[in-house]
Amino acid sequence: MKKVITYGTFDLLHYGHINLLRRAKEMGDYLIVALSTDEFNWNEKHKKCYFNYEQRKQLLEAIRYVDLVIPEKSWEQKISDVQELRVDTFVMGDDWKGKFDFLHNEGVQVVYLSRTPEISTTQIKKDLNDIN
Ligand code: C2G
Repeated sequence: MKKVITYGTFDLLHYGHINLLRRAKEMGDYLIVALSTDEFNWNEKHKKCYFNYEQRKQLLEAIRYVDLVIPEKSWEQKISDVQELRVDTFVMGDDWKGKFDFLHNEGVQVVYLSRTPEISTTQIKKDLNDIN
């Protein structure tokens, strides 16, 4: 069984996220999503999520491509994650291109997929704000 992992916040879930998750699943048989916790988002990414961790986890678990959701609590956990979960492939959107190439040293295939243009959680929040 080929295992794939990806990481992210996935707030205000949208079709850009779904495009990423669908293509990530196509690269294997089992897709793990390491979902940024509220603390990690705030402390490390200065992101204030609309949906909290449990709500974002519930949404991800409802997606047919997703087999397991685990918490992302630190930048450093990727190496132990891929080792402990015996991951074959690591996938991220290409806004992260090159940032996680060190995982090659763990025998993991590292793939950066093209982002879906024109959509982002930030853009959604801005557009909604402009409406009101
Ligand atoms: N994404 C995409 N197209 C978009 C928006 C997002 O392909 N229009 C991808 C991102 O490239 C990422 C994933 O969807 O691979 C999740 O995006 P975010 O929730 O914004 O994740 P991010 O904040 O980049 O967190 O340790 C890694 C970080 O946790 C990644």
